[in-house]
Amino acid sequence: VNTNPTTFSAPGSSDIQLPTREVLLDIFRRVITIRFCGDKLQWAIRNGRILAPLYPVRGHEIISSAMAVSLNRTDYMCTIYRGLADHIAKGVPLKELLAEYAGRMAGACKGKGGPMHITHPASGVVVTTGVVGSGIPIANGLAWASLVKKDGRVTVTTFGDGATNIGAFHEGLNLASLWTLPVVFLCTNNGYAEHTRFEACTAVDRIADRAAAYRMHGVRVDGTDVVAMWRVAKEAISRARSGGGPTLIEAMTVRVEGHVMGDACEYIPKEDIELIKRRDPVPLLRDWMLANGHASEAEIQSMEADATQQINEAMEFALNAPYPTADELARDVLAKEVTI
Ligand SMILES: Cc1ncc(C[n+]2csc(CCOP(=O)(O)OP(=O)(O)O)c2C)c(N)n1
Ligand SMILES: [Mg+2]
Repeated sequence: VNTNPTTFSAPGSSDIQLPTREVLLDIFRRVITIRFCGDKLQWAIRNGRILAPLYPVRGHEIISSAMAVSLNRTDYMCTIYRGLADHIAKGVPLKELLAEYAGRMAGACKGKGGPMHITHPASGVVVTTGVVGSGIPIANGLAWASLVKKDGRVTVTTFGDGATNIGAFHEGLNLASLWTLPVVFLCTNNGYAEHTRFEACTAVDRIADRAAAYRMHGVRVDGTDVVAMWRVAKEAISRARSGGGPTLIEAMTVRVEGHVMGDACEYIPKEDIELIKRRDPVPLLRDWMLANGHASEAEIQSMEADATQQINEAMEFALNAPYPTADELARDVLAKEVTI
């Protein structure tokens, strides 16, 4: 049973302060936007309005939001098929995001990429990949370019626990450490790789320990603890930006839903499913914000209403946008345009 208990130490540099109320509200706004957008997409897919695979990000919202809040818009992000949280947290506009999910011309990739291949350079999202582990070498390339160009950008690449068993992870971390690249390797450990439990496919207990093999900073953090996650992310970003090289972050959370929408999760014991649902970090964050006086019930409701409205508008826009026409088929495929 791996239910990823949430009680992990959250080491962070002592010179990094606690997040201000503004930062917490900013993170919370991103978190609920991701949650509501995921729900809306499930509605659209269930009702046949969008034909696309959906890899739910329930449980990943705080990790992406607490990371992105400390990034600049020009910082690079390489994410994966389970990327909705990163896309929204990093600032891909909702209309372009949902239009891409719907395969429409108004989408971030003119409807030709779909949810597994969202690219939106203006918000720094360079790559979304469906090939496990493949974002890591690409992130190194981006970070290397930043070193050469001295543009001060940081690259973040996110991937899952299963991806750390892929060769590209090990080659990528080695090179990033050797070249002191300004990159943050953000591993979301949600306890499962597709239908396989973490313990059944990973030889170490802690992914963060793998950093030591490459003389890199490695830290495990509770990715459902907004303050801990923010501190660890901020520290890794400032290390990268100031020339201190890469960090491997292992952010612990639960995958509240199945691998992909429609997954009946028959491979997870029923009692574990119940336990995981109770640890859904979003309602817990809402309670925590209220209990600690970071926001009133009225403020939270107003933020929730705003997020809902924005998502509804974006979905309406996406569903009414035209599909790409046949002459788009060969455009944007090669650097030099060809006609077929
Ligand atoms: C190279 C490669 N091998 C296998 C797959 C099939 N696959 C898709 S997702 C996945 C599980 C990855 O798990 P993890 O890295 O923990 O990420 P999570 O889905 O939990 O976010 C696998 C094996 C793939 N897409 N690419
Ligand atoms: Mg996983």
